[in-house]
Amino acid sequence: MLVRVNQHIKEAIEKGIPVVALESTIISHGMPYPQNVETALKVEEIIKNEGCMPATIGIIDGECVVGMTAEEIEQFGSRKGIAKVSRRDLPVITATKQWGATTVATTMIIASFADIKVFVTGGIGGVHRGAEKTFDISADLEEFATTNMAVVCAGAKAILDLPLTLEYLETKGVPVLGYQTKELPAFYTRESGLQLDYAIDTPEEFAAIMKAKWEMGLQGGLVICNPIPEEYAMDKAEMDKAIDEALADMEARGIKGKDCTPFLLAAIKDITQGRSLESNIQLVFNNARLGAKIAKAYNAQ
Ligand code: PSU
Ligand code: MN
Repeated sequence: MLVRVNQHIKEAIEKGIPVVALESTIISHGMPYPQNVETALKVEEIIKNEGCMPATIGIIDGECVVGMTAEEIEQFGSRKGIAKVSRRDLPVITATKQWGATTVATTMIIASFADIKVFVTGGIGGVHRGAEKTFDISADLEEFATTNMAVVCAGAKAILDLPLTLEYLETKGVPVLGYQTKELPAFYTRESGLQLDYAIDTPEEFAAIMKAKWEMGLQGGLVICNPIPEEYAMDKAEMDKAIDEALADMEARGIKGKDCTPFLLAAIKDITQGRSLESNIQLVFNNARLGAKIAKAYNAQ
């Protein structure tokens, strides 16, 4: 079987318990060990406490697993050399029976096989700075054009070109919705200086918008932007400086393609003496709480 939906997920679906998808690239490539494993397990706990079932997704020996066990999550966090799998990599990694950490794009694909509608992450991929020369545009954006999934995030990472990311999503017909804000959050900070068209006040309204989109047969996802709580947000000026430093380091080392995002996250963590990691962890927890509420509201419709 190429897809394995674990028993506890099947049972939750049968009982009408809302299921919330979680990705594994954030575990294998987004955070250092052991904080990655601790965070992944805590996120599952938060979702359970909200009355939903978490389904962490990853590829094990070529099998797309929906609902990894705690032991499997531990492996994703501690094993070296697990591939970062985006849409293009998926057939290779499954056919050759490898392990793979799923990005936002691939998690959306696999979660949709299990008919999951809500997925919680940290920040989505986007248009990279300098994309007019490098063409580096995350496959996450293209996935939002095709796969029906509401993705709860803290905006797009500030390491990206945020105005171009918004333009791209507009072209692809993807709603970008702020939770109680009309400003696009920039992952580590609440502010980006970029306006969104819609501030949505409640999980119920998000659920109604998801339903409206898919009932009309409009293919694709929704980006739900949940700003990091004020007390965990980084200072914007400090962050801008750290990002510039990390980008210069990346350029000097000639890092390209899929290695960019993991490199930048790790470099920014070092430059900020670990404080960006603490923000990253807290924003994921915050997204888990909102994502679970949206999944409940969607199921209750
Ligand atoms: N959000 C995080 N940490 C991460 C990522 C998102 O808080 O590590 C990952 C996601 O898996 C996302 C990927 O899909 O970064 C984007 O990579 P790229 O820019 O190469 O498409
Ligand atoms: Mn890329």
